Amino acid sequence: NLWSECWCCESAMLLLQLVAQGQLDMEGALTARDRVGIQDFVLLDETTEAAFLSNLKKRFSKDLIYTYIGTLLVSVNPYKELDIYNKKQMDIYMGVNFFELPPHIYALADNAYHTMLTEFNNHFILISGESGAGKTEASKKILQYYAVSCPSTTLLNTVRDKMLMSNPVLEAFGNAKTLKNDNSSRFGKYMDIQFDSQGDAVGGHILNYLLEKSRVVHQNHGERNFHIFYQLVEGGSDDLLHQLGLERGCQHYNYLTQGQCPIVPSINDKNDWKTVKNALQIISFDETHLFEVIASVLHLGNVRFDSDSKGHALLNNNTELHWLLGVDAHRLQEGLTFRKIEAKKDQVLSPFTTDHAIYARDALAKAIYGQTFTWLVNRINEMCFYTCFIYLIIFMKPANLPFTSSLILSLSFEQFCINYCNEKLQQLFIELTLKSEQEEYEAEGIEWEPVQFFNNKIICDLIEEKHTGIISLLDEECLRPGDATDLTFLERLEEKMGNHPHFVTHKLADKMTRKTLERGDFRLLHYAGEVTYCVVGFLDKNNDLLYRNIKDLMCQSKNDIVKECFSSMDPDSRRRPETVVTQFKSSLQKLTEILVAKEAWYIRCLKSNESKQSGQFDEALIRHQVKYLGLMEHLRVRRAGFAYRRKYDVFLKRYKPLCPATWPHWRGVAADGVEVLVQHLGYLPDEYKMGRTKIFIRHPRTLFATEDAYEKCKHELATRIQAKYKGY
Ligand code: AD9
Ligand code: MG
Repeated sequence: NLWSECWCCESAMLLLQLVAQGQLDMEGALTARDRVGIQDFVLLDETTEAAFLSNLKKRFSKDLIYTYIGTLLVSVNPYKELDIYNKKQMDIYMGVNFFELPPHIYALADNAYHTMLTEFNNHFILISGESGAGKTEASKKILQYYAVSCPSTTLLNTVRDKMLMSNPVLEAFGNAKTLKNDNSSRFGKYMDIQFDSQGDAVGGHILNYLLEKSRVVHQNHGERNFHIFYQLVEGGSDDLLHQLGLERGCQHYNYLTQGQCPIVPSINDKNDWKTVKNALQIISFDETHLFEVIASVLHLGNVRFDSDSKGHALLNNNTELHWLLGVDAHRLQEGLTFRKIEAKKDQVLSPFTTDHAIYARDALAKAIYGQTFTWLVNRINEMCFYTCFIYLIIFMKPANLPFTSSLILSLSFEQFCINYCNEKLQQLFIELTLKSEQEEYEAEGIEWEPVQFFNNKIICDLIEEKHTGIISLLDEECLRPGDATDLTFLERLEEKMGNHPHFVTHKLADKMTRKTLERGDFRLLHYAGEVTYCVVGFLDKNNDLLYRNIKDLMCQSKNDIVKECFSSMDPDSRRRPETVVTQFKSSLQKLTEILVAKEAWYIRCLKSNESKQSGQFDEALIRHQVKYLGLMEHLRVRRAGFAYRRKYDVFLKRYKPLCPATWPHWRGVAADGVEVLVQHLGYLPDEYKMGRTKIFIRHPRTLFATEDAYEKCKHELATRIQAKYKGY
């Protein structure tokens, strides 16, 4: 009895042992179970937010950071190393049913993998949560699990090593210290792993989008540039630094010191340098050119301009730059201080002011770094060859900053894009789980109490609707010749969106929310909460323009990487490139199309506290995340619903050997066969419902019991067949 009570409790086995040994009575065992909480929220007695949080807290205090809501995994960042990610743990979870063991990220990874193989369809794992909640760590755990648990051959091991090795490299180039996370991913990552029909991993592919390039030239107080720069100037050998014309120590470089925190206690740049360098060797890069590019960005940051008597910019220092970039010194100097204008057939050089020259310099630095990052990802992809069969996709959404907290006053263009991405993913989640689940019950004629949830489509439309959405207005302003500025963009927004329930303008702010809004700000009521954006820089960042003469010069570089990056940037340099936000919108659209056709697994990461401390459970912070991740709605849908469903014919085909009346053939309608079968198996009336085309099973344990019986029966059948044909 205790076992059946406790099937949901991780320490059930242990408790039973203690009871058997007489060390604990039944009551004590049940109290103990109470102390570690319930491992699946679906089994909670009540579905209030308070009960939810209390269960989470109880488990967190026992270092049980994982809890299920059905098949969704909730994870709370422990901010300390737990001894639950070793080979022994991996072995325990391999091939075991989801609910038989304590919740673990390995269980989810393993079940996604096995379902993919048995049902032969594509899956994706969506990992989400706010900055510092543990998404990157979660994705690494999944990759490590597959690296150990999937069948392997020497050839495949090479691919696998390369996939694993690409991680430190991508993190060095794409992650940075922010206020929220010492190792924050500053790019969106979507990764897929391809398996063949045998379940062998045969390849992988990474897609990056929207690297936060502005960080290369500017960092807020308390934040750093991308890790790789610090690793190089701290960890690079004397020879290498000399070769690149660099001095040891980040204090020498303008681009590394704006945030005033080059040294971070939790980061060891010297050691990380060794790891990255080692990884680069394994994935066999020509490092020399790569380091030259990184060094050139640092040198660019130190380029200064003086102004002549007419106020025109003059380059002050430029010793190393041109040879690092592999270009002609004079032309580079010209490119940084003049703009080439084509008038009819003539070319006129128009001199920059110093401000303008600084702008051009920063634009070049951002372009070099951004293009190199894309180049790096492409190289990694090329090495992971593939002939794909089934995909298991891991998708990570980038850091989001959904609060208007006191720390963050107003957010910029990049965060606007990221929060737009979050809205789209929430929309996908609604479509795939909340909405489709309820629609399915309706379509199947299953009795059902609908669960209310907020559909954020209205916000997605506000942002992306053709011609009228924020993105369209921004693009229009960017393309409008003449006097368009960030402020005229804001005026257009106020004019067009002024009455939208999710848009708050400067003028309306006081009345509606009683919170003031600075001139130059606008506020969006995202599904996750209110966010204030400052329009400054929206037009520039969206245009992401690089002057043509500089671009042409880079295309002629002797540094292969620079040459390749800039040549591939825009093959037709006469055409105006797509704006950043439009590129982002189309990549999100493509992604949504890919994901909609696949089966989804969700990991929701929660941040336990803002101070990155272990053992601290900040209830207010967690409540907020539980709310905006829609966990309560998800729980209500799950609780009211059925964990499993199968088409009648599929169910019957698999399990018919378990019942004499359906084996070897059922002559009749599949639904009737299923009814006979489940009666024979002793399903209780409350445990299942018969829909129009599918059987719905409430608890996973029912299906697992059936699956176990099937495995046993299959084994017996095989033995009988073997015996029968012995001697032939
Ligand atoms: V961001 O959106 O890229 O800014 P993530 O990716 O959500 O963010 P990350 O995975 O980088 O957060 O986790 C932040 C830090 O929390 C890590 O550097 C670890 O120190 C800590 N962490 C996260 N998950 C775990 C875990 N399962 N065990 C121990 C963890 N520590
Ligand atoms: Mg991350």
